[in-house]
Amino acid sequence: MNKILIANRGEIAIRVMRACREMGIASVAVFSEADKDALFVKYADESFPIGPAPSSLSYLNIEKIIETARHAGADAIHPGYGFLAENPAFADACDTAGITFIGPSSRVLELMGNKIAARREMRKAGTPVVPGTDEATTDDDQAKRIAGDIGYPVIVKPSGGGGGIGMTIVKNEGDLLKALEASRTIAEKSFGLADVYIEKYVSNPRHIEFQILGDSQGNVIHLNERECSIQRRYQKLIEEAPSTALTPELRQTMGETAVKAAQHIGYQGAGTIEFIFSNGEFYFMEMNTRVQVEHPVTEMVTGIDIVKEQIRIASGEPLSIRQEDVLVNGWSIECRINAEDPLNDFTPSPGRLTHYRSPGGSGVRVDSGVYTQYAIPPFYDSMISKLVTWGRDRNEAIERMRRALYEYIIGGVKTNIPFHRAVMENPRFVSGEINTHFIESETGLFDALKQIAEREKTLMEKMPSGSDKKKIAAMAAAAAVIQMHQHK
Ligand code: MV4
Repeated sequence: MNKILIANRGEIAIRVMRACREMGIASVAVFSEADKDALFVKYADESFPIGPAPSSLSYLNIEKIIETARHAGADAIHPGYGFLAENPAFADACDTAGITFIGPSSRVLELMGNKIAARREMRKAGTPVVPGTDEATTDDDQAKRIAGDIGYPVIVKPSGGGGGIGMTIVKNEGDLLKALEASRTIAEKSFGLADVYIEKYVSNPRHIEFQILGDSQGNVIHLNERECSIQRRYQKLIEEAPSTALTPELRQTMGETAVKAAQHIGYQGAGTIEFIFSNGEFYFMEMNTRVQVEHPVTEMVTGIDIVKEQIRIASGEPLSIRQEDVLVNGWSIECRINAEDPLNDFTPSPGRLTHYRSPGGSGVRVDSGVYTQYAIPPFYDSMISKLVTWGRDRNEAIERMRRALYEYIIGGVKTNIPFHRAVMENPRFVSGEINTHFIESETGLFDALKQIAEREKTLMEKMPSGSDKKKIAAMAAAAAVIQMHQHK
């Protein structure tokens, strides 16, 4: 492989290009009109415009992307996450054009993209799945019977989806039929497939996922788990590796289960098996057939470059590591830094970064696609960066995260940094006793957040307004925060 086109934007485009650069492979960016000033466009060896800002007209335009890859002479396309990453038609279009799609086969994308089919297949592989239906529910009486047998509460999920869209929790039979209808309507609109299915609702679960790598020789390994329980409205905000929930025995069992599942479907590439975990039991939820946003925490504790492995696998090379060589060292935490206002229901806050300085030092990694004076466009997600720390243990990873959040300077847009600071100081988070309902159940979190925002403001107000700029420039990060507020 000599040249790879990256069919994505932002931090993940740069992440992939960095792997290309290390491997001596040329990189090609494609960008929408809204992204002409983005860092990934500058970082790439070559960059080509592919259309207007709306992703339906640019990052989702299969023909235009393939045509650009042909024109640039790219051997392969890396889809990143989101956009076309799990689209079987895109993988097929790459095949037809004689371009390597860096990811699993379209057959596997199709199979795991249909959540009902995935459940059935995983059961065949011997993976525990939540009690529920193995077919789309069409008949009302049958649905009532099944839900009654499973026992309430149940959850209705779209087969075409994933990630929470169109899911409805049903507490009793009286609510079942309208929940089915509501989910079908959303499913049809969002995924073009009205099929829904029913599962037993597991309350207060933890979200624990296993990173998988499979090569074209049939080798499949896992890189252990990530815990992604800290989320809000199905949006992950904080991820970590390992998970405080697992014993070595459980970790081994779940890892072996995940490998067996991936082997069963002939998985090639990097993927993730998502489990929900409750009371020592784990159940298959979904398989993500792509590199994930939170892959860095696994890289930090294993030392394995997941994107480079993806490229190696797609080139037909064997995995560079064996299962027995995968060792977990220390702890890693990732905070997704978003341009949004945590004090105003996390409303997106796109705009120009008038001031920007990312943290550094021991055990800190920042994956971002921004720079000072860059304007975050309103058309895509609001992620500014992924702030990742590593420590010898969880406590050191947390201490470093607090320190990195303290150093981080972002001016011009609202960010969720105060939220992350509140979580890093929250006793329950620090204890590791977390689940997917952490944010809504920790009622003190919002007050802590307000206090942190207030404390910061008070510090700014104490600073003299006319202080020497040169002196300030020489000062450490804390002073720079103050300078930023003086300019407002
Ligand atoms: C569930 C569940 C409880 N029981 N399924 C939400 C997103 C999708 N990946 C699966 N989701 C859930 N499925 C059953 N049978 C609870 C959730 C869930 C959740 C899962 C993972 C991470 C965060 C979550 C937050 C709320 C609910």
